[in-house]
Amino acid sequence: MQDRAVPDGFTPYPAEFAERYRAAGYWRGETFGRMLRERAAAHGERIAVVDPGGASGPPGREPRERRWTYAELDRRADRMAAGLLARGIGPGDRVVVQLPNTAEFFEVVFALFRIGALPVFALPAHRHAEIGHFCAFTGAAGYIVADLAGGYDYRELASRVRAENPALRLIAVAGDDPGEHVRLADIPCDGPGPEREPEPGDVAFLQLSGGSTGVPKLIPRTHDDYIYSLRGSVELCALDEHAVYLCVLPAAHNFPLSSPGSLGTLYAGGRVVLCPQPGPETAFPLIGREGVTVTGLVPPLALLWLDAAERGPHRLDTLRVLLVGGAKFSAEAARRVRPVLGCTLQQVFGMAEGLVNYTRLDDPEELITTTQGRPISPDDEVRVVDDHDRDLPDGTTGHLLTRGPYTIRGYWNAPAHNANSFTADGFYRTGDLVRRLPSGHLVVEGRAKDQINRGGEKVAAEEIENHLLAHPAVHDAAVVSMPDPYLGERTCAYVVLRAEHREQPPKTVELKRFVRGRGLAEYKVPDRVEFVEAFPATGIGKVSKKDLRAAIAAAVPATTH
Ligand code: AMP
Ligand code: DBH
Repeated sequence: MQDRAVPDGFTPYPAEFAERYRAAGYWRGETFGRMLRERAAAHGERIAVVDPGGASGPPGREPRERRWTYAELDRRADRMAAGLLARGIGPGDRVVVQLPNTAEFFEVVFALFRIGALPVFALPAHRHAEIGHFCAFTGAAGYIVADLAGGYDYRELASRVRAENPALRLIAVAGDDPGEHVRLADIPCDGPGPEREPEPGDVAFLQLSGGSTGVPKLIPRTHDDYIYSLRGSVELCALDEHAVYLCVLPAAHNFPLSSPGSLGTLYAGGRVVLCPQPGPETAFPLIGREGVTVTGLVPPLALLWLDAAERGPHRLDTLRVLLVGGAKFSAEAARRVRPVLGCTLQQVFGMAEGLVNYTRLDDPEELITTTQGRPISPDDEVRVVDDHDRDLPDGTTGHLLTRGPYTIRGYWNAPAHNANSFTADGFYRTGDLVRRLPSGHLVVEGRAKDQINRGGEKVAAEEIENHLLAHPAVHDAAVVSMPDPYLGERTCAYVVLRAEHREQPPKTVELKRFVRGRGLAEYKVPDRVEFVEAFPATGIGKVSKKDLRAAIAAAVPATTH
């Protein structure tokens, strides 16, 4: 049940906005639990989820394919909900879900939706630093993981997290061998379901922010607002019940979850095919075999796919739309999509906090290849402003602020961050620098937030700096992006050593090992470490990251694609 020690950290939409969004027909009073029920009633026999196997379990295990119809997913969600309730997971509880691209992800998430418990959408790459924080910060009652995936044993992580978080009542492991924990497959039962259904205005889950602060912030999304973003996405991506969406990126990430993603596909009554590995050698045969019509990739993966498609004949003719987003896709690469893959590129510039922009399928090729699209909703308010929040004319680059029917009004339980991240009148400060064209399309020109975008994987500089500062030889650290032809950006850590360590500085590998040893997701370990005597300073004496970025860019010039 709701842990009273944790306050309800949700900043509601002001009443006049909520009314407007309902009156406009954006918020229709739908919930995820009922959405699945309705699809199952309308066409229960259609396939909802295909899991070819191979995303989890010990190496060498024979992949076990699963194909669940809407009726089966619906029934499984009910039985899982009953089982979770029986084990003490109740409405309002937070449950950290960290699963690879497997069918269980949907069984668990819809069960939690039906209970009114809040999934906290962790990524498979997260390790102790992140998971420990999610559990402690949310006072999580449950943690659901796979046994092994990508060569990593999540059961050990779960044991450690359990020892540190007495509030964790349930740790469930998907897979044959749960170790000391509960086997996820043993949870479902025919017991009573939830006593009351969640309300459409309730928070449905907590999504993660890539963030720019010491620890990732949590994003509360309601059924009403998120389902509106799904409906809008489904329309703009032209999905219907014949859509077959290949989920290539980690399923819990906001992009493959909702733009239009697996949840959008289920909303449309289509079929979700889970891709166990993102490379073309796994994805291309699945596209041919399952008749995939649409998928979403981050730019580095899109480049890999383009190169592979150019090299050999593949059966990709069913593919109609390729969404690319999460980081800026270069115009050169964008122009290759139609000739090489034979499908329409749809650029998507979104954020877990809300606002999602798409190029339209019938936009002129020039807009498709050179812009990051325009907002889903006519009621998405977009402002491009200068450093003093003064509006700028179209064509001028400035800070993107936004407010609208599916953009949050505050991070979960983070009043101090909220004061910085939102204007007094509720606009979210995205930290992105954009230019708006007269058509309303946005071009992402850069970023003001202190973050590195490593091919769609966001790294908050401050988080890594804090870990580096814990090293006994480190006096100060500044983490910045450096250009990279494949990922767009990689991380470079500038380090000032303590005086007594300058004679014999630690090796770069040692510092990397140190950061890794603190239990961070691998993508956050600095790619490069540079030792300096002091940091360049700005006019008022702050560390000039601009100068550091320029210095490393000059040292490692990126060749563009
Ligand atoms: P997050 O807040 O972690 O959900 O990450 C969202 C951020 O990813 C945005 O604010 C942008 O900085 C970045 N992003 C997403 N899509 C794109 C894109 N198509 N082009 C450039 N940046 C993007
Ligand atoms: O990067 C993102 O977070 C993102 C990208 C594209 C996103 O959240 C989305 C689409 O919905």
